[in-house]
Amino acid sequence: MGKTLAYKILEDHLIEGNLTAGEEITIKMDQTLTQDSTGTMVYLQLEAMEVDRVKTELSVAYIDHNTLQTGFENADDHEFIKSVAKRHGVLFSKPGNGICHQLHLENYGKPGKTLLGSDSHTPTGGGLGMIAIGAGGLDVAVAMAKGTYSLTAPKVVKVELKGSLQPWASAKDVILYVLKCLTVKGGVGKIIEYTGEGVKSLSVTDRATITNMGAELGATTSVFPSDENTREYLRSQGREADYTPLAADPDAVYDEELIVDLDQLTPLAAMPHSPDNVDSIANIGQIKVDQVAIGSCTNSSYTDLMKVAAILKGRKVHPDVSLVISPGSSKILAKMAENGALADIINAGARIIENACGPCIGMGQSPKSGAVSLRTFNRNFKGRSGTLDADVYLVSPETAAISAVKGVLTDGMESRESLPDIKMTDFTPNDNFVVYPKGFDKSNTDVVMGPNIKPFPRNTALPDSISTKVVLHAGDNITTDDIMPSDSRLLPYRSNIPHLSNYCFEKIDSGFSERCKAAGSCTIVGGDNYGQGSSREHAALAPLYLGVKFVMAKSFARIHRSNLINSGILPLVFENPADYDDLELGDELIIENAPKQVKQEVIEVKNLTKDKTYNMLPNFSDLEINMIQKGGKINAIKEG
Ligand code: MIC
Ligand code: SF4
Repeated sequence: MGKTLAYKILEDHLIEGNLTAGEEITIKMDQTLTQDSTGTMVYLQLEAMEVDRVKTELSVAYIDHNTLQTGFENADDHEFIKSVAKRHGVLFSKPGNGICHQLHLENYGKPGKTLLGSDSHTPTGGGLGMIAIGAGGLDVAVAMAKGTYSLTAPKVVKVELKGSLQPWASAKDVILYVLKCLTVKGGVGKIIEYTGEGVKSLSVTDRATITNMGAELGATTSVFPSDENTREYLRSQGREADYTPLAADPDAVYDEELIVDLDQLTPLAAMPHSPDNVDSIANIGQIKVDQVAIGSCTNSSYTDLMKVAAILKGRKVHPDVSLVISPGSSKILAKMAENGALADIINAGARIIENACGPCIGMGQSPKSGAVSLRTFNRNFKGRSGTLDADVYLVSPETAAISAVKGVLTDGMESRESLPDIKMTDFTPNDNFVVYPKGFDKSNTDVVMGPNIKPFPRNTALPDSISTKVVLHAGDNITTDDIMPSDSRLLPYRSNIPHLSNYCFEKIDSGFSERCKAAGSCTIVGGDNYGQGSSREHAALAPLYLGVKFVMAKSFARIHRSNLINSGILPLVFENPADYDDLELGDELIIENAPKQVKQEVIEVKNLTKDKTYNMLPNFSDLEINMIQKGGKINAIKEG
C-alpha cells in the first residue's frame, strides 16, 4: 500500500509508538521556532527545566509580535529572550527582521524536516514540504530540551488540485475555498496533504499561504510535495543545497479526499467574523471599504507585495480608504526599495509599517468605529483588529490592492482589470538581523529579566475530589482570542499572567475574572471547537491562575486541549451533547475519586445544584493521564 507524504516524513522521524491514525506517537523534532509573545513563557519554562544546550538541529527565537514598545515591557521581553537564547544555543532574530513564518521559510525551512513552533501558523513550513506543527509554548520548550514531540497520529486528507489559477484568483482563494468546504473544525486531528497536477502551478510562497491558513481548519498541519518549484524557491534564497524532492506514493491511501478545480476559482472573501464564512466577492457585492491592510504571515511574500505594487503603480488609493502595508521580511522590503516597487506603493498613498505582525494581532492600525476592513490576514475574529464593531473581511493581496484603489470590495476578474505577471527574484543572503549563540557558555551568560516578567503559575497534583462552580457558559467556536484577548493594550503583559488574568474573557463577559475569584474553584462550559485559533498557552495559564479546574465542552481545538492538559486543567467532552444545555452559571459540580476516574473511559461529573450526573469523555493518553495526575507537564517532567 502506497504511503502519503505526511506519513513518510513522520515515519522517518518516529521514535516511539505505532504510526496509525489515533495512536499516540513520539517523533524527533529537527527544528523549533518561537516568537516573542509566546516566547517569554517558552524560555521561562526552558529555564525551569534546567537544561543546557537545546537538542534540536536548529532553534530560532523570533521577535515579531510585540514590536511597538509603547513602554519598557516589550523591550525587556526581547532582552530576556535574547539572553536565554544565547545561554541555550538558540538563534535570535532581532525585531525588524520580519515575521517568524516568512523568515523561517526564507532562511531555515527544509523539505522533509520536522518543525515545532510556539505559534499556530507554524504549518507555513508545509509549503516547503516540511511537517511543521504549531503547539503551546511548553511543548516547544520540551522539544528544545529533548528534541522530541508527542502527538496523536492524525488522519490524512488528500486535497487534489486540478488545473491552474486564472488571473485574479490567488492561493488565498484556494484556502478560503477549502475553509468553506471543511469549516474551522474540519481539520481537527488531520493533516491536509495537497496533491495533483495543480500543485505545479503554485509557487512555494503560494503553497505557504495555503498551509499557513490550514491552521484555521484546526488541522495538525498541511503539507505540499517538494518539487522543482521548491528547488527554484530555495535557489532564489541562496539555499539550493537544502533541496530534496519529496512526494506521496502514486497509490497512497488517504482517509478523506477533496477535489479543488483551480480553473473554476474566483476571488473569494471570508466575511465577518469567521475564516470559514466564505463567499465569492461577486456574491458579496461592492461594499464600501474604509481600511485595507496587506501583510501578515499569510500574504506578505515578495511575489504578493510585488503584485500589490504592480496594481497600485501610477494609481491613487481611494480618498476614503486607509491602505496599510507590512512586508513579511527585511529582505523583501530591501528588495522592493532597490527595484522601485516600494516607491510605487508609497506614491499611490499607502502607509508602510514595520515588517512585523502589527495589525494582524491588533498591534496598531485598528480601524475606525463600524469600519469595513479588508485584510490579507488569516483571522477575522470579532474584535481582533482592536475595534469591536469593525467588520473584517479576509481577501487575497490582489483583491485588497484593487479594492483600495476603487474604494469598494472589487472582483478584479469580473471587472477585467489587467494584472501583470510577477516573477520571483534572487535574494542575497543577509543575516545582519540575526544574533548567533557563538561562544556558548551557560555559566557566563546571565538571564536578563525586566520587572514585568513574573513567574508562570504552576498547578498542584490532582486532588481526590474536585468541587467547582460553573463560571461561564459559552457557545460554539470560542477562540483563544475570546479567552485571552491580545491587542496593543494587553500584549505587553504576556510575561505577567497575574495582570493578564484580569482580562480573561473580557470581550465576551467582563465579569468573568471577578466571578472566578469569588468562586475560587471553577469550571468553564463550552460548545463545539472550544479554544480554536492561536497556540497561546496564556488561554490556559490565565484560567489556571483564576482557579479553573476543568472545562466541559462538546469538542476541543487541538492546541488548546494540549495547553489545558499541560497546565493540569482537565478538558472533558460531553458524551451526550444535550447535557451542555442543562448546565447553568453558578451550578455546583463535583468529580469524586478524580485520580481513579481520569484513568477511566468515562468521568462522572455530578451537578449538586440540579442533582444530575453527566458522563464526560476524557480521551486521555497515558502520557496525558500522568500530566493531569501530577498537575501539569512541568511537574510530570520534574518528577519523572
Ligand atoms: C495569532 O495569530 O493569533 C498569534 C498571535 O500569532 C498566536 C500566538 C500568540 O497568541 O502569541 C498564534 O497564532 O498562535
Ligand atoms: Fe503574526 Fe498574524 Fe501571523 Fe499570528 S497570524 S504570526 S499575529 S502575522
